Amino acid sequence: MKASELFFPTLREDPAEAETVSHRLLFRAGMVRKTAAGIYTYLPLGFRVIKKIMNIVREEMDRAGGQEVGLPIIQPRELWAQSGRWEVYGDEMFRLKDRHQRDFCLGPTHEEVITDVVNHEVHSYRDLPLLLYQIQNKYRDEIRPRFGLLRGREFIMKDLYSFDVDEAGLEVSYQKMYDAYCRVFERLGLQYRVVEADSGAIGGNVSHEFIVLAPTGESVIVFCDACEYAANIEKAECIPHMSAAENELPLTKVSTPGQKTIQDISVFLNIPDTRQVKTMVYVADGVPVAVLVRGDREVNEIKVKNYLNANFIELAPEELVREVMGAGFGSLGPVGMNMKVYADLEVQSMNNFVCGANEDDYHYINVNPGRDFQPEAFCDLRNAEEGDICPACREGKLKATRGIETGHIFKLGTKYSGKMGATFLDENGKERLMVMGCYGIGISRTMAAAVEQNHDENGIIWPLAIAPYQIIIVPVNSKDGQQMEIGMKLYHELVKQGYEVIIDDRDQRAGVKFKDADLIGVPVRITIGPKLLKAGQVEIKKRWENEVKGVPIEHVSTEVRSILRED
Ligand code: 9G3
Repeated sequence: MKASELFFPTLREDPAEAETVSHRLLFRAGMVRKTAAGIYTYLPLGFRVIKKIMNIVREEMDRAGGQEVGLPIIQPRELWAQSGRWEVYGDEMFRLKDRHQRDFCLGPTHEEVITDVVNHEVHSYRDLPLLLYQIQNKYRDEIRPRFGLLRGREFIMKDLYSFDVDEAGLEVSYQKMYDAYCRVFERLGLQYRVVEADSGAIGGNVSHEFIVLAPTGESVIVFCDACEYAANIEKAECIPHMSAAENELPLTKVSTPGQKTIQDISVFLNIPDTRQVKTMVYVADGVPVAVLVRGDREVNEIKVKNYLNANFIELAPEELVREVMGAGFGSLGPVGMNMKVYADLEVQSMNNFVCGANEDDYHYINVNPGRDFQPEAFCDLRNAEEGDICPACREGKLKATRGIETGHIFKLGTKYSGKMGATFLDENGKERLMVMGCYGIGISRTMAAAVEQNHDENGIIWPLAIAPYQIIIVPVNSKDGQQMEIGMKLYHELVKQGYEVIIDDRDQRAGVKFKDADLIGVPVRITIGPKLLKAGQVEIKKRWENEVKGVPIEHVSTEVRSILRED
C-alpha cells in the first residue's frame, strides 16, 4: 500500500473528549472516528486491526469445535418475553417498533435468539453438544458511554453459545472455551489474567473473565502471591479478620458535633477506623437496607446484590435516609435502625466499637453485636484488599491490580433452556432441558485494550499479530529517484514474501513521515536515507526499540524475517 493512496487521516492534536490513551491514539492515528456518542467508525487502518483480531478469534473458536452463524441484530419482543428479560433491562436496551407497531430491540446479546433457533432444530441427544458462535455488532444504550471503544453503545462482540445434554457436558464445553480463550489472548500477544468473576443478572453462578492488564482498566482484580487464585474484586471471597474478644462495656451515646466521616471520628474520639463500624444504606429492588462493614473496609455492592438476590441495587440518596432514619450520612448505625441490617463477617467478632447513633452530631461507643442490635445475617459483604489472606490456599497474600475485561465466559445451566423450553429427547426417550454456556469476547474493546497496554509517548506499539501493516518503508525524500527506486524494489520483494507493507511515498518532510510511522505503530520501519545508501545500506528500526541498525540492502529480507518471526 502506498501511503499516498492510504486513507489514514492522522491528527497532531488529541480529541478534546479523549480520557484514555487508546481513545487519544486511535483517533490521532486515523484509525477510528466518532459518529455519535459511543458509536464509532473504523477507518481502513483501524478495520485491518479489527479483522485481524476477528480472524484469530474465529480460528480458535473453529479449532475448539465452534460453528459460525449469523444472527439478526433486530430481535422480536416475544423472545425476550419468553426469557422474562424484556422488562428487566430498562433504558439500556435499544427498543424500536416496526411499521405495524410491533416491538423489537437491537440485540444487546443473543441468548434468546440462539436458544429459540436450537429449540426448534435440535430434538435428540444425538445432535448435542453444539457450539454456535457469531461475530456481530451489539447494542447497549450505556448511560455514560466513554473511553472510546472501551465502553461504546455499538460494539463488536464474538459470542458463542454451547448446548449440552448435562452438566458434565457443559464442563467439557466450558473447558474447551477456557483453553481456546487462553490461546486467543496468547496469540494476540497481550498480557492477561483469567479471574473468577460475578455472573450478574445473566444467570448461573460460575463465570471467568479474561482481563487485559492495564493500569487504566475499569476492572480491579486480586490474585494470590502463592497460588493460582485470582478473582475480580466483585467476586473475590474474603477471609474475615477476627477481632480479639473483649468484655462488653456499657453502650454510651457521645456528642460528636459535625463529625461525619470515619476519619473525623478517628481524630475526634482518638479511635482507629478498625474499631469503628461503617453503615451504608442501599436501595435493593426498591427496599432500603443497611449494610455494615468494619470502618476501614469498602462494601462490595455486587456481594450485597447477590446475597439479597436483588435485580437492582444502588446507594440510597441522603434525603431518603433522612426520611427513614431522621439522620444523615455519617451519623448512621445499627442500634435502633428502621430497616433490615446485613453485616459483614468481620463485624461479628468486633466488641465495643463506635458507630453513628442515628442522630446528627451523635455517635455510640461500646457497641456490641447481639446485645445492642441483631442483624438479619453476618456474611461476606466487603471488598477484598491487597494483603488479605488468600481464600483459596489460606497461605498466600492477595495482590491487587487493574485491567480491562475483554472476555467473559459463563456456565448458564438451564436458565434459558428452562424459560424457553429448549429440550431434547435423551437416549431413553426422556425429554430433558439442554444445559447451556455462553462465551463473549469484546472485539472492538480488545483493540483499545491492546493500545492501553502497548504504547509510548510517540504512539501505538501494535503486538505483531494485530498490527495493521507489518513493515513501513520510509524514503527520506520521495523526490529522490534512487531512494524511491530502492524503496519500491524492497517493497515488491517484501510483499512477494507475504508481508503487509506500506511505502511512504508522500511528498512530506521526513519528520512527518517518522511521526506518522510511530503514531500508527507499524512494527518495522525501513528508512532509506542518502548517508547509508552510499554504503549500500538502509536503516531498520523496531517500533518497540529506540536503536536503529544499518543493514545491507541485500540482507533486508533476512533481517525482517528474524524480527517478525512469530515464535
Ligand atoms: C441486555 C442489555 C444489556 C446486557 C444484557 C442484556 C450484559 C446481558 C450479559 C451478557 C452475557 C453474555 C453472551 C456473550 C457473552 C456475555 N448486558 N448482558 O445479558 F438486554 Cl440491555 O451479555 N452474553
